[in-house]
Amino acid sequence: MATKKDSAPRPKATKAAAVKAAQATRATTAGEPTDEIGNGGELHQRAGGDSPVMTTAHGAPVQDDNNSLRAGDRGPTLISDHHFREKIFHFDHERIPERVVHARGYGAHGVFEAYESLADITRASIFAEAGKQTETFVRFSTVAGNLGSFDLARDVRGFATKFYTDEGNWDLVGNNIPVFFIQDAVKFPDLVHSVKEEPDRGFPQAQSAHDTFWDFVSLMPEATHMTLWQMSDRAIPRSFRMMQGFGVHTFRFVNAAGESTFVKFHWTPVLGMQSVVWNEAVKINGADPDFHRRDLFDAIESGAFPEYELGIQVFDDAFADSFDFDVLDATKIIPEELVPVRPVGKMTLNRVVDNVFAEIEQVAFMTQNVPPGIDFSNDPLLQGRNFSYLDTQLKRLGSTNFSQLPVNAPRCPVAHFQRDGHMQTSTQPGRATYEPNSFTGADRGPRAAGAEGHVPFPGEVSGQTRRIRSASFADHYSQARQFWLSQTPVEQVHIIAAYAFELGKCEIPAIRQRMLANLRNVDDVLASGVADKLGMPLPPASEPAAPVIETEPSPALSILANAKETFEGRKLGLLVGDGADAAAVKRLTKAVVKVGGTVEVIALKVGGATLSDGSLLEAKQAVAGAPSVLYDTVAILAGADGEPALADEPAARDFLTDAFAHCKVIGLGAGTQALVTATGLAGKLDDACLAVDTAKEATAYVARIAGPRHWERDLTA
Ligand code: HDE
Repeated sequence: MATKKDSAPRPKATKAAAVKAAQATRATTAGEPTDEIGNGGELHQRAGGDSPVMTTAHGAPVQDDNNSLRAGDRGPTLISDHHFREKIFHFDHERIPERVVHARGYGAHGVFEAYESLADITRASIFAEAGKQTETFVRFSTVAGNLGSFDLARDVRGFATKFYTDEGNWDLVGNNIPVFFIQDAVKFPDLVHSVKEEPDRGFPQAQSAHDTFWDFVSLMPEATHMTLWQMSDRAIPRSFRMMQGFGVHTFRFVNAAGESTFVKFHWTPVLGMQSVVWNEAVKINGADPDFHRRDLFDAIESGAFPEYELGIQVFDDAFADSFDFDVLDATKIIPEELVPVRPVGKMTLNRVVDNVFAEIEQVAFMTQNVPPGIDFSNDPLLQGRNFSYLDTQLKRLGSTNFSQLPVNAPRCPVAHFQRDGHMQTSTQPGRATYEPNSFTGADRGPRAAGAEGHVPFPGEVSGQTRRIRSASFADHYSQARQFWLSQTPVEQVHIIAAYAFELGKCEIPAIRQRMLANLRNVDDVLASGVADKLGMPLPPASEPAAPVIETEPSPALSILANAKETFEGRKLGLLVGDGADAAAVKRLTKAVVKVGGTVEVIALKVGGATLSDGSLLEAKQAVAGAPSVLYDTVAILAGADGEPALADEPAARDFLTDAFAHCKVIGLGAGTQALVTATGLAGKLDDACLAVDTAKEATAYVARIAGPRHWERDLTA
């Protein structure tokens, strides 16, 4: 018998409608009465007026929620106080095990729209026709840190998408980096143990910068390619809205005729890619540990919906055979120059969650969830993941019925003979709970769909049963070298600095040395740059398992070479001192908003600043709580009265010096002379430090902030 699951109202793809819907939801959570509670039950409205009556979990109205039941005025608390006991009992059990990896995350609802029919290569219904919409839920995450860790760790980001397709959920459980550390899932527990806090001391938290991680990866040369990505600015993204996503493994598409092609999945952010710099990340983690989740929440709530284009690389066996590397090896990419990425649809995130626990914490992604038309390859990492994800959900969510939670429930009919179990919420009808049976009608239950169902691709398998790593997985350095050679000079500077920082945190010199020996197989400029920063001699190169192949650089691998000229979705931190020119403040704000940016006003005190025309400009933040690391660009405007006050404030001086050190474009209006002098930057200001007083200057500044940071400062440092 088919059971239609409860489904959330389908989000409309228009910004206005979704903003309205989001606002309505939030108005409700802000204390307005509602006729529903989270589990879809009726709210007990026992009193008149707006405010519902508090009840026990079983619905009995509560007399008093401030005093437990006691014998006498000052006597002992009584066990017969069920309200008290139930309240504490539930509280004691509020936490569930956090994810063993990817514990810290944030998510949102969205919709995916296909650009065209892909029926020639896949029968997956979400790609059936142009314009077809499918509801989605996305969870972004860091990997190593615990639930309460900070957002800007140097780490891989999870990018997991649940598509509620009309033939079952498709979970594309990807990362923002297209390769992985290991080739075989049997090494995953070792990898994760090495990167987590060290067990004999319980630190460091959310970092790979410690001995055990670099010990492990230096002993596993297959991890080298991934560490290149991890030491690049990819691992410190500016925003979840500004990073790519990848399915990582090679998957299969299968069409209605049963024909199959290989496929790799790519998400590309419409806003373009942006990262922060390392020193900035370190400071953001202190100033706003929730930087990424706040950014996603704020963007969606304001109607600036993040968008990602889904692209595919499709190739056949002939390409796979001709490729220098094994397409089943998850430590390898397929360069876009060899197989171009074809855009096939767009996802728009248009609704924040109503409840973080119910949705973001309880969402259960499983690589095993694929609809007809999508199938697995024999990538040993993917095969291993297909064991892991079901198991981990039972541990975390505690019941085999986790698929019934609203965020996990398919939006299509669900029918099977799986019965009962903890927290069974559906009242499964019918008499027969087995098959075959001879009942009819509702008592009969469902039957398998045959060729209409998910037909596994009938791949040929042969060979001996052995624990073996294929020789085609032996090349560990060629693509690491290609990645390195594909970076712009400043990106290379950042990679060298990141390796030096991380290895510098290793207390055991032999580990640093082993890693340097491996890096020599990637590039000597890289290895000697790191050695130099560590103050260590360059050891001989380690012996590679396969010769390093010289491959063409792939421009697609650089963030900066692919930067988008836009300030859309980014933020100006506008530090305003008393007496600042009211017209200049207004002009600049308007110009930034016009190009899709946001402006956050900062003053010496959160009460705001008094402008030249006597008006009070409200501030969002006091400068002591709003360091410039929180903004993509900064501008400072002050009047003659404001000038000494800014220069005297250490946080204002840090605001400017940090923005300069982080290569940001800086707007410096009238009244900032004393501040510039106090920071020691007088005489060092370059052509990315622009005046912003007149209309013409504001226009030039806004044009400049669409471009890159002033990286020359990093290159000459
Ligand atoms: Fe995961 N991974 N993983 N992983 N993974 C989990 O499942 C695992 C791997 C990824 O936001 C766990 O629900 C194994 C690659 C994301 O809820 C667990 C292996 C990629 C998320 C698990 C890998 C990923 C997870 C922990 C080695 C990129 C967060 C909690 C073969 C393609 C999903 C959970 C979310 C989560 C196992 C490797 C991505 C334990 C065994 C490669 C984005 O099942």
